[in-house]
Amino acid sequence: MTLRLTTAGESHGPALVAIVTGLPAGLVVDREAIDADLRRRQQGYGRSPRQQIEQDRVEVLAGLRHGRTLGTPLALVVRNRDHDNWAWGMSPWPPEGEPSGKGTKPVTLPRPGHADLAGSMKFGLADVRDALERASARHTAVSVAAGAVAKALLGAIGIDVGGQVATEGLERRIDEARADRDTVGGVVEVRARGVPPGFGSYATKEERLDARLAAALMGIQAVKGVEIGEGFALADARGSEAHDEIFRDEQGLHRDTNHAGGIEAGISNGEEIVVRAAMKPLPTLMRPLQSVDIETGEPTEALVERSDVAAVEALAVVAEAAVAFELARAAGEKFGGDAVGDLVAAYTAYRERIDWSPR
Ligand code: EPS
Repeated sequence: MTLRLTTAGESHGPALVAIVTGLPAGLVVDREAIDADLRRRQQGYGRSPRQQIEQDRVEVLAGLRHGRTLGTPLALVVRNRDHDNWAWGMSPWPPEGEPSGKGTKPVTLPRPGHADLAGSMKFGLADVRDALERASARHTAVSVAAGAVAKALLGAIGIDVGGQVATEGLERRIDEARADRDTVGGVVEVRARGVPPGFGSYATKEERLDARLAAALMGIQAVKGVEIGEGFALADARGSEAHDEIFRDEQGLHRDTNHAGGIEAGISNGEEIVVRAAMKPLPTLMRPLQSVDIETGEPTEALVERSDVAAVEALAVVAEAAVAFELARAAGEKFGGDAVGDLVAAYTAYRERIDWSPR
């Protein structure tokens, strides 16, 4: 079965939820490994005071017994501790009692760059909060939990995925932006080692691994650009400089360069997979941009509320999870298996057939 992820959850609602289907049975899932990724996502320079309220921990409601997957839907939950401050404003049911806490007044001042205006128009919302709550990057927490499970699956066949910030001087840029009551974005890079040749396919555009990784990364809030390998720079290179020549030694076939980022014609080629994602500056500015009140039609300044100056370090963790999940899906398609042992056996037999070893 194909690995799939569905998430639900609003930023200040009771909890974030993920359902992962298509996992093989018998995969060892380590709670501490998931929580460690949740902590990594919360850290990083420039985050908002919200991160002092939240202490993200995973809860598992289904699909796991004694730390092993059952081959059934896996249900993951991350609670929003901040919901206590929004219990009236974000009550799933019509709230009882007098309005109290946060989120009690409708938001009508859309922020340029956030979901506020387009979301309100699309869904016919009078209160911008109904759009911004789900559009918020808060729910990436539960995607990171799902990504940690995907990394466990990839680990069973020797694949390791890691994300890092690729922007120079980020802390200085954040300090300068904070002083100016502004925000910044940045670039992150994800590398996957040990991916064998043959994930994805040129057969259809839906199967292309590069298209799928691009979609996975563009699916993350605030990502405006994705690059595979040397990406845009390849447009300026000659063919003789751009392509990775093929050699053979006692260990088998290899390349000395990796301009392609480990993917040729939509298929992994056995080299390290290298992808980058560009994040725009966050749209909640303490020195707000020009906007229009959607209730009165009057020109005004956009909504100002607690926010991050930057979340690039968090994006590195979220992008790592997204890439891991897509690679785990590709691994499941390539090797199948209802039990994780079947998947590992198919991987081992395939490696023998193509005479390939990770370097
Ligand atoms: C976000 C706004 C901020 C961020 C949030 C994403 O939330 P709040 O309005 O509660 O301060 O902190 O990110 C998270 C809460 C998180 O855990 O990553 C937004 O508008 O996208």
